Amino acid sequence: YPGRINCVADFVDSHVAAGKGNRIAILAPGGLAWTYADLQVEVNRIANVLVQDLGLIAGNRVLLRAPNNPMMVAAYLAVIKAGGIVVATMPLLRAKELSVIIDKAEVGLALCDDRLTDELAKAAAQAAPLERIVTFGELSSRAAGASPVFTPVDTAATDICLFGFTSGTTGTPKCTMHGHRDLLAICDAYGRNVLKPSADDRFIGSPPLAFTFGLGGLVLFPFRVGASTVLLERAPPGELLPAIAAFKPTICFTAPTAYRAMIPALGDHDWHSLRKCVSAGEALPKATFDAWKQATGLELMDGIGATEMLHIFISAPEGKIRPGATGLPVPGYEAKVIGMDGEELGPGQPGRLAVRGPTGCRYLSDERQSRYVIDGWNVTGDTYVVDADGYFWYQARSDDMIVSAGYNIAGPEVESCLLSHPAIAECGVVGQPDEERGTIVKAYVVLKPGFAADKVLAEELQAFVKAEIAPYKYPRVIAFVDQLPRTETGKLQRFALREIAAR
Ligand code: 3SK
Repeated sequence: YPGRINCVADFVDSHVAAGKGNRIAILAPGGLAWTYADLQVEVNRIANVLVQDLGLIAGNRVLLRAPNNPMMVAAYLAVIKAGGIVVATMPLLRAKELSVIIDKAEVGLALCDDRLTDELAKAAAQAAPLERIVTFGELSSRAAGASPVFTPVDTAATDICLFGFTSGTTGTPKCTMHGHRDLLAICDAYGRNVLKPSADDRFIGSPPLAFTFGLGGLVLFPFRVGASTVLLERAPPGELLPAIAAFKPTICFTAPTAYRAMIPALGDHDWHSLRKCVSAGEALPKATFDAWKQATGLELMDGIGATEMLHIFISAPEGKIRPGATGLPVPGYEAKVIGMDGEELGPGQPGRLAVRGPTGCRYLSDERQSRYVIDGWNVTGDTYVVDADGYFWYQARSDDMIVSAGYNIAGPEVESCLLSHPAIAECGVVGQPDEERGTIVKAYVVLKPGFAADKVLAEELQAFVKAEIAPYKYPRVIAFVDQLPRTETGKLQRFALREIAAR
């Protein structure tokens, strides 16, 4: 990339300059349809408000709080075009969590959907740096009177334009930093080589734009090629399918749990516009891959990414997908499996996944940086095995390995097995302390309607696991529950299950 770029010029302005301004950029329920020319005007007007009315100067951090809607995208791009740094936050965060982010990122200005101001106002009272909250309503009124012309602020390709907060599944939040070139690089690595979208594609999905999985899948990948995106403020599986039927998208981004939940209702909706379905955010059980393929004929495109890396770095393009494997390193990235001392492990040996490439981890003042990046490699918290053909196979989060009576048992493998049983809707498998074996395998199980949570079924499930995978991996304890603890992005919180199991 050139030394000086403002990425919004590539995501929006370039399409208008190329005479494609009349192509649809954003669709939303209620009939909203913005062309790239409309989007450019919205972005420019907001950027003018930010600089002229609100005094934004390059490098200022601006918190965004909204569901996935067109104004959120326009505000997001306007902050970046004006040289600012977006601090995107999940809509469900509470004042306590927001105030930690505001303090850490030194946020002075927040742009907030009018329906979500309460918790932010409480956070502002606790967090000193936040001086001003502007609602989307106020922003729109001001923007209506602002100039539709705005020249992108001249930024270096490496200037930071996005702070992505991640708490993973546990721990205190970490702030990852990404520059203009990083936002383009994920499109030119994963987008161009694996997803391969065209300007005729229409994207849809559920991840929040505050999660970089959603930002890439619902904004950056479509906008890089001049395609359209459908923005849904709410997209639980029960609402995603009707939206797919209504908007006729070709590419869907969501988590494995959502694909699994949609399967029983596929017959009630017209989903046949879909061509590519990306699954990430958590490991894709092979049972879900198989069930989706059987129901739709489509192969889920699995991928692993990280907020630290901005987006997906291992996946497989159509034609190279291997059921059960996450895939191959995305072109531009290298990956390896390492042992306890950082040594590279050969095929078949489980170890920690390390990766390097065009994007990488840069935490904002965080001592955890030196544990994540070692000798230039980003060392993720995932245990993987690489096979002789270079495919990477997920085993577990490194802390999801259960060591029971000397056996290493990957909780997600047992989950994957249980999920292929017809009675099981969802499950989470963790270790429970045990005097005799050190730890035993415990499964928390949510049943599908119509199945009785009793001893007979528990024994049937145990026998089922013993028959499917190595018998020592079977769950010695099964707890039937109504729901599982999940993060806002849908990831199973195994640490919460571990805590319950340890009580
Ligand atoms: O796999 C993930 O959790 C992820 C995180 C950030 C961005 C993209 C992805 C897929």
